[in-house]
Amino acid sequence: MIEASRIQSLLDARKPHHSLPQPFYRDADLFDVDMEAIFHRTWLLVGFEAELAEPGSYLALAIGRSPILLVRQKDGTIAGFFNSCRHRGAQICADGHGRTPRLVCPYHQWTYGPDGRLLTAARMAADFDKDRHGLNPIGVECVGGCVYVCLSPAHAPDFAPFRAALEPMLAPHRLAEAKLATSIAIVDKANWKLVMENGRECHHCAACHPELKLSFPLSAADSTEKDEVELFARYAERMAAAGLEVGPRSGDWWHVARFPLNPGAKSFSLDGSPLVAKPMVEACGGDIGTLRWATEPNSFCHAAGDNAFMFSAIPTGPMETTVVAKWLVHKDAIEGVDYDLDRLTHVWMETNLQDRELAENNQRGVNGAGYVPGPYSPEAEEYVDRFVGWYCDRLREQLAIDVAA
Ligand code: 3BY
Ligand code: FES
Ligand code: FE
Repeated sequence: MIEASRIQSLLDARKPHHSLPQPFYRDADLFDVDMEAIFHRTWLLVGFEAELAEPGSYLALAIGRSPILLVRQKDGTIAGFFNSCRHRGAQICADGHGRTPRLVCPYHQWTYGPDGRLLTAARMAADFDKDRHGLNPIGVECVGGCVYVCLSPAHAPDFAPFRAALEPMLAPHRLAEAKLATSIAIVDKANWKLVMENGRECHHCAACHPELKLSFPLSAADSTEKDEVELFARYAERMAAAGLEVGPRSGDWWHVARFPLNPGAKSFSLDGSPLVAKPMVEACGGDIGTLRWATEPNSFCHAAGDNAFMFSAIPTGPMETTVVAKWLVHKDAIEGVDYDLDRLTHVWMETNLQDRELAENNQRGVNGAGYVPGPYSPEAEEYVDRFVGWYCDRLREQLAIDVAA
């Protein structure tokens, strides 16, 4: 494991408001630090309640090296566990969606209930205690239909302020009763922080996202341009009349805000027209801009009037990140009738593939001997600066705890 003093000196070497020193983007030991200090101790968006429709429905995925499992319970709540058998550790459910009344380990068939309790284990000693060998739980919080997990809930930040902000703003979108249209994962050969720095700015959007820029406003809602201030004020008035709060509301690891799409655009399509015939939100004929919510370290979402989109970046190695994209639509929307899957996914998919090129290219340049951390634009890269500042603060906080322990 990396020495705490080395992390400390790398953090000390970082100039404020600049990109990180090279080892943060490249080194295997710092990747391990990121997983423990960041990914085990934060709330991570893994998907939506709509993916776990019935009691016994499950979703299995890996966070870094840790397979996890989310299971819908009989009482309607969602429980989360490490997806590792308490016998000799085998992964119990293969990654993906499924439904089963019992969780059966494929190795020696130890069998667990949906609540994680061990029900049967063959050929064990007479004094073997099943009650002490249930699945290890993880933290789960559901808000407005979104499912967040924390692998080490004792170290998680308080979820309540984020819930209080997101729940009322997301409620009109009815995500809990929506349906998952599709989920598409791609692998970026880049450190997760390069993927997220790229995802936290739209400085590159005009030049690099010809499809997205048709509907996505290139300057933020807090723009100081007079026309845009007026445009936003009119939008905020229209939303208020429809009972839709615009925010923004934010905490140190989350941000929620509603803002208009480009004039005339109702969704993330090439011509601005809706992508789904059955709207999720009826207000204003679905012409409600987008509700964006983002959580550190690794996600952002957009809910327009007709669909919701999720982006999350899961580190799988020092220079490898899986980007998971999901789309939700109205529960009664029928594929091929109310929406076309290729059209629904086109703009964000092109965007994610373009961003993969950008992140991988960024990684190549950063890996070289010529890389020197550079300054962020205060105007266009404010959220990148916030993300990297938050990251450094978390590592510092962790070092202080380790030293005290
Ligand atoms: O975080 C967002 O909302 C956007 C989507 C496109 C780029 N990124 C800044
Ligand atoms: Fe699961 Fe043996 S490892 S039953
Ligand atoms: Fe981008």
